[in-house]
Order: sequence, then structure tokens, then C-alpha cells
Amino acid sequence: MTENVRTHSAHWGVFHARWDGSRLRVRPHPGDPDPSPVLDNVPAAVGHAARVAAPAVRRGWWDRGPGRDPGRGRDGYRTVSWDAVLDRLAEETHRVRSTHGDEAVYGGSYGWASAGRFHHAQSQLHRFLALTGGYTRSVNTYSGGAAEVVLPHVLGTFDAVTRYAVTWDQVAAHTDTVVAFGGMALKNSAIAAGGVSRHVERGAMRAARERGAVFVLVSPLRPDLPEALDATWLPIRPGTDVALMLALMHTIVEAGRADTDFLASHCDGWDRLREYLFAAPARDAGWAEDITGIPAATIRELAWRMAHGRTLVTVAQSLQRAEHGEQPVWGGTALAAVLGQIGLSGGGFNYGLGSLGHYGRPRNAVPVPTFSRAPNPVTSFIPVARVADMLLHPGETYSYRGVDDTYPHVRMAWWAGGNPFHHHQDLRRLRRAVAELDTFVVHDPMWTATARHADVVLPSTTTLERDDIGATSSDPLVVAMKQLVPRHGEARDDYDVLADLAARLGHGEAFTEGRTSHEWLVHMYDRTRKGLADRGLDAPSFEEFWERGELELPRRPDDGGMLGRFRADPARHPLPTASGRVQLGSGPIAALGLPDHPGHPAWIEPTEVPDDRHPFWLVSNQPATRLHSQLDFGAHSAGAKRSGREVVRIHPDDAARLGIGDGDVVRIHNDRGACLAAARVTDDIRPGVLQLPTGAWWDPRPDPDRPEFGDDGLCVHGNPNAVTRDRGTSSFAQGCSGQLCAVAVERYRYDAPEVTAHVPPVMR
Ligand SMILES: Nc1nc2c(c(=O)[nH]1)N[C@H]1C(S)=C(S)[C@@H](COP(=O)(O)OP(=O)(O)OC[C@H]3O[C@@H](n4cnc5c(=O)[nH]c(N)nc54)[C@H](O)[C@@H]3O)O[C@H]1N2
Ligand SMILES: Nc1nc2c(c(=O)[nH]1)N[C@H]1C(S)=C(S)[C@@H](COP(=O)(O)OP(=O)(O)OC[C@H]3O[C@@H](n4cnc5c(=O)[nH]c(N)nc54)[C@H](O)[C@@H]3O)O[C@H]1N2
Ligand SMILES: [Mo]
Repeated sequence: MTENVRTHSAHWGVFHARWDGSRLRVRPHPGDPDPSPVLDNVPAAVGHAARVAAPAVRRGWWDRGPGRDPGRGRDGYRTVSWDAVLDRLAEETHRVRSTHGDEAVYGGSYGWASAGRFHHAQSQLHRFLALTGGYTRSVNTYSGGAAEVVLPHVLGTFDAVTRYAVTWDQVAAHTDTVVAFGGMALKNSAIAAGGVSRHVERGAMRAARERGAVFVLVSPLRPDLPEALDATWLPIRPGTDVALMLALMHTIVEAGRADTDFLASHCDGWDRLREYLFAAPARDAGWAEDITGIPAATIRELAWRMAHGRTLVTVAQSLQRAEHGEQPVWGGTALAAVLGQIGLSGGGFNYGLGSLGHYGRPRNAVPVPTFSRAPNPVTSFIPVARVADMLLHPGETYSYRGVDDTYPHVRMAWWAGGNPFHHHQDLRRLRRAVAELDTFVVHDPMWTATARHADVVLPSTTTLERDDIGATSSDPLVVAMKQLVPRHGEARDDYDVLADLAARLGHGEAFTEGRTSHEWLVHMYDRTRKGLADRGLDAPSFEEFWERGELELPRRPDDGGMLGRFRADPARHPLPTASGRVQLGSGPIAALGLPDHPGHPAWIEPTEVPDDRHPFWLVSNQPATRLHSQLDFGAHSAGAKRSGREVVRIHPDDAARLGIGDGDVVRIHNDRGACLAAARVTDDIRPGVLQLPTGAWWDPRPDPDRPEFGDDGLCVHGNPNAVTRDRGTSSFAQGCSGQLCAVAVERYRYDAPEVTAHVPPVMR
């Protein structure tokens, strides 16, 4: 490495960078066989106009004090000094805690923040809130909310069946047929929280293909598997995968190809599911054709193929981010069980393989550095995606995992490292929800849509502006993430800001434990150094590690994981389910009597489906050109937009019927809101489906076609959460169901307004 070149890491890859005083140049780590183009977004973080340059307060809050206020998201801001804002914030935290109790502080703070183990914003905030009295927390994720609840009942703990089940090496070596529900898009596996030094997925899939493996893509969107695999594409009607899975099981059983030995020795509740499959109406291929849009003959052919050779079923996270999303997760498990392949090398079921870069990789043999947590003295919590419900309906009852609970009355919400006005559904409703707060505090480097709704905006440094350690247990490289560029304006590290606040609240020493940031890095690194020394391996001191810039950890041999051990000896290695076996039906779940979550995998018609007024399914999936909303203004993200607007895919037949041409600005709308986007006409998508990725910063204006929606009826930038629905996946798991909703689309009749999402508010 030449002088001035430093190593750094992002959720989308490890990189080398050089700062020449005015420009940051970035190139991928030389060891990465397939780097992500998302790296090209990084340089724009330096000095961009959308950076928060100094602490800012919403004028209504600063002048009139805390309280319910529909001005959130509408008022102007003014700049104040760090001391003034932290004094005021300490006072307000004390007021809320002493008047309303500690559970009135919401510290869910969901979000991806940046790579780097110490300056992980959410961990810092949780530690601060825990040590200063506690907070209402959130459980589960937007990523896998339904799966995280259902998988432990039917198969095993989330990590065991996502990260540490079937590996990419096994796929390359052993799989004959991969049936990928929702695909395994390379755009998705490019991302892993904490960083990824080697993108192996393309190579593994290609190796399998070259060996003769067949890939079957079940998805409304063709690019969900790499083109080079020459996959069989089954463009399924969104939200109907479980019907296809049931029909495959039915066909396999009827053909006498079910593994009855495995069902008897390793599964429980098969009788319950079998009865459902064969009772009228029989869940056969003809039945599923009407629901899924996939011809019965194709389903029968696929069933035949799956029953021969080594077959792997994968289910992308997207399938469960929809109404009744629990069902395809359970259905995929059951399908692999009927084939009798769970626990075989390269076969069976791997939930989420390909959805994230953490999955399907060997585990490190030595622990990576981690930041210490502090216990939260408050027990109150919500399933993460119920945040708007909580704010709008304090004290009301909701159900979760079969138990009734009530929403706490939250007065103060605090966010660091997440962007709810990116991740939440039905953003106009979220805006009404945050209007209910007394105080909304946001730490972020950027003037995101969330920052623009905060009462207090605290400017954070980006990862490029501080030293940190990048690492995760599924990647061998520990990265010395060295500061690359000077701090922006008055931005400060979240740690330093929270340490100052903790001191004002009388908990400074507990928060810092007397360490500077640098001392924390040394402290955190120590367990990794010890882990290496214990195995008699080269265990460099912190200084040596920092000097080298990276450290490669040994990895554990592939022992087949939890599912492999269970398969080999189910009595000695039972699964953590009620029966210790794969749970294909469940008496206790059936006994809950939930119509939206019966005691076996089932097809349940969604309550929102396309109709005459809203004839399209909108798929709002993860963006290929960025991570969520992060660096939306970066070169790779901006370069893929059209006239600064996000791009929506539409099938040529639909476009022709509606008079929409390639590149036209279209309005996507329903009774919750509307957004504009630029049309890309392509036969890569199933007719009747639109695809608009998430992540274009919400840019609300009045909608001339819906004046009753007020000043935020139309997002002019193309954020799908302007129209998505804010509803739990089911009353059992309460996951986020944002991936799918019903919409109409039309060519935009007016002059399209300019996008101003990346222009910061004017300061007074
Ligand atoms: N319609 C629809 N909506 C979805 C989804 C979908 O499929 N469809 N997917 C969902 C999923 S799976 C997820 S995970 C969520 C993602 O939602 P989020 O994780 O909330 O999205 P990000 O854009 O990653 O937000 C991270 C924020 O942290 C900030 N940040 C970065 N570094 C730092 C730092 O050091 N300090 C501080 N204080 N802030 C920092 C960034 O500027 C950014 O604002 O979105 C969900 N929303
Ligand atoms: N580039 C990039 N990669 C990412 C992220 C990102 O923001 N950018 N986010 C990361 C995060 S936090 C997560 S949780 C994962 C999420 O991983 P996923 O949830 O799997 O990712 P998505 O892109 O939302 O969805 C994958 C594909 O599923 C298809 N699909 C949608 N609905 C259906 C359906 O009903 N049936 C079928 N069969 N297919 C359907 C869509 O065509 C979509 O492209 O991605 C991670 N990877
Ligand atoms: Mo996610």
C-alpha cells in the first residue's frame, strides 16, 4: 500500500481510500473477487450539502417548549451551540422521566447505521438510555419480523437457519436443483452488517451451474438471479408463494415421492398439514395455478425435478415482509421436509440465503471485537414495525405471539443510526404519529426526512471521520477502519455527544467507564487477541493490528451446523422446537385460534389485493444502487435515477395499455398517498406488477389530484413508502408487511416538480 492509502469498511464492502485534501478516492479491497458498485457512493459523503453542519433545533419546539405538534416536518430550524442544545436536552430528558416514567422514552432507534463496532450508533444510544433510567425498546427487525417469530417454533433459532445452515461452498459442490423463492439477487447479498471483505455468491452459483446444477427462480422479477445462471423463471403473482409450495408438496406426496421415513423420524405435526393438503379443496397443482398464475403442468414438472437429486429450497426475506408473511417461511420449511432433505449438504432449506451477505458462510473460530451492552431496567417493548400504532394508540391492546399487550404512552422518541422516514410504511401516517410526541431527537450525519421531523438534530460524524474496527462473525477480516477525512463542520461522534449528555444527567462515568474512544477500541480488540493467543496463533497487539490495517481470523470447519447434527441424530441433537423436531403442524398454535395464523402452513388470501381501482401489485424491494436511504445522493445511486427521480419497472403490455413510454414520469397512487417515478418499460417483470425500490428520500408536496391529502399527498422523488400499508404481517408475529401493496399508475399529467430531498432546510 502506498503512503496515505488507508483501509476502511462499509456494510457493502471493505475498501482502500486516499484523501488528497479535497477528494476521496476509493477502490475495493484487492482480496474481494466481486466488489459492489455501491462503493462508488462513498466519496459523496464528504462535504455534501445534505450534511448536518451544526446542532439544529426546530423553532416551534425551541421557542414554545415540548408538546404535541403537527408542525413536526413543517417548521423551520435554527442553529444553536452544542452546550445550549445539550443543556436543554438533559433538562427535557429529566422532565419526561420524572413526569411520565422511564417507559415514556422510546429508544427503539431501529436502523443500519454504519459499519464499525464501537461507533455503532444504535448500540451507543441503547447504552446511554439504559444507563440513564431505561427505555421502551423494540424487538425483531423490519428485515425478518415474521420469520424471526415463526422459525423458532418450526425449525430453529434465526441465526442457525440463516447464517449457519447451508453454505455457499456446499451449493457449489453438491446441489442439483436450487429453487429460490424470491431469488438470490446479487444486489442483496452484496450487503452484510459490519462489512464483508469477499463477495462469494456469484462465484459459488456459477460453480454450481458449471457442474450442471439447475436454478429455478420463483419471483415476479427476472434480475432476482444472475443472468449467467440461465435460470428457469417462474414469474409468480406476488404474495402467493405458499400456494405454490403447498401444491408442490401435494404433487410430491401423490406421486409417492415424499420421504415418509424422514417425516416419521424427524418431523412432528405432518398429519395436520397432510390433512389440509388433501381435504377439499385439494391443494393440488390445478388449485395453485389459479392463485399463483403458474401453469399446473409447470408445477408438476418442478415437483418431479425437486424429488430427484439434491434439492435446496431458499426463501428470500421479501416473501415474509408482506401480509401473512409467516406462511411462506413455514411452507418452505415443510416443502424441504417432505423431500426429506433438511440437514443434507447443499440440500433442504436455508431461510434467507442470498438475502444478505452474512448467510451461508463459515463462522469465525475466534470472537470478533464487540461493544458492551448495558441492561435496560425498563421491560416495556413493541414489535419494531408497530411504532406508528404505538404513538397513535397509547394504552390500546394489541396481540403478539398469542399474548395481549398494551402500547405504552411514549412522550420522547430518540433515534441514532436509523431512518424511520425511510423504513416505515405509510409515511403520511408516520408523520401524524410523530406529531403526538413531546420531543423527537435525531442523531444523523444527514438531513434525512427523519431529521426534518426532529425537534433536535444532532450532527454525527460519518464513519469516514473517525477510527473504528469493522468485523462480523461471518467474515474473516477484522478491519482497522482508519479516519480518512476531517470532521464535517461541527459534527461530533455519537459517543462523545452521549458521553456529555450522560455527564449532565449524572451518569458520565458509568457511560464512558473512564475510556476515550481510542481506549475503547483497544479494550474491544482484546477478546480477539486473547482468542487468537488461546489457540496458539499469531496474536498481534492492538498497535500491530492497527499498523497492519487488517487481520484475518481462522474459521471453523463446516460441521453441518444445527440442522446437519439434528439430521444425523435427532435424539441427541433435538431442534429447539416444542417437539424437538421439524414442526409441520402445531397444536398449541392452532389452539390460539388466530384466523391469520393457523396451526400449519396455509394459504390465506391477503386483505389488500389489486382490484379495479388499484389494479397493480407494487413490489417495493431493496435498492440495487445503495443501502436503503444511505448515500442516496452518491454517484452510483444518483446515476441510476432519471432526471433525479427513482425508476419504476413496468411491463410493456401494461405500459402500452396505459400510454406510458419509457422514461415518462408516472404517478403511483392509492388511498394512502402517491409518488412520482420515472418509468422503465421492461419485460423483466411480470405483467400487473410494478417494482419501485426503497430509499429515495421522501420529498412530500401537495398532490393536485388529491387536495384533501394536504401538503404531503405526493412524494415527487419516488419513495414507495408514500403508498405502502402500515399493518402487521399477522396478529401473531406483527412483522413489517411493506414489500407489497395495491396501487394504480398513470402518466403524470402536470409538470413534474423538481426534487429537493437533498437540499437542506434553510437555517435561521
Ligand atoms: N416499503 C418497504 N420498506 C422497507 C423495506 C421494504 O422492503 N419495503 N425494507 C425494510 C428493511 S429490511 C430495513 S432493514 C429497513 C432499513 O431502514 P434503516 O436501517 O432505517 O435505513 P438506513 O437508510 O440504513 O438508515 C440508517 C441511517 O443511519 C444514518 N447513519 C449512518 N451512520 C451513522 C452514524 O455513525 N451515526 C448516526 N447517528 N447515524 C448514522 C444514515 O445517515 C441513515 O439515515 O427498511 C425497511 N423498509
Ligand atoms: N443493494 C442492497 N442490498 C440489500 C439491502 C439494500 O438496501 N440494498 N438491504 C439489505 C437488507 S437490510 C435486507 S433485510 C435484505 C432483504 O432481502 P430481501 O427481502 O430478500 O430483498 P428484496 O430486494 O426486498 O426482495 C428480494 C426479491 O423478492 C422479490 N419478491 C417480492 N415479493 C415477492 C413475492 O411475493 N414472491 C416472490 N417469489 N418474490 C417476491 C422481489 O422481486 C425482490 O427483488 O437485503 C439486504 N441487501
Ligand atoms: Mo433489512
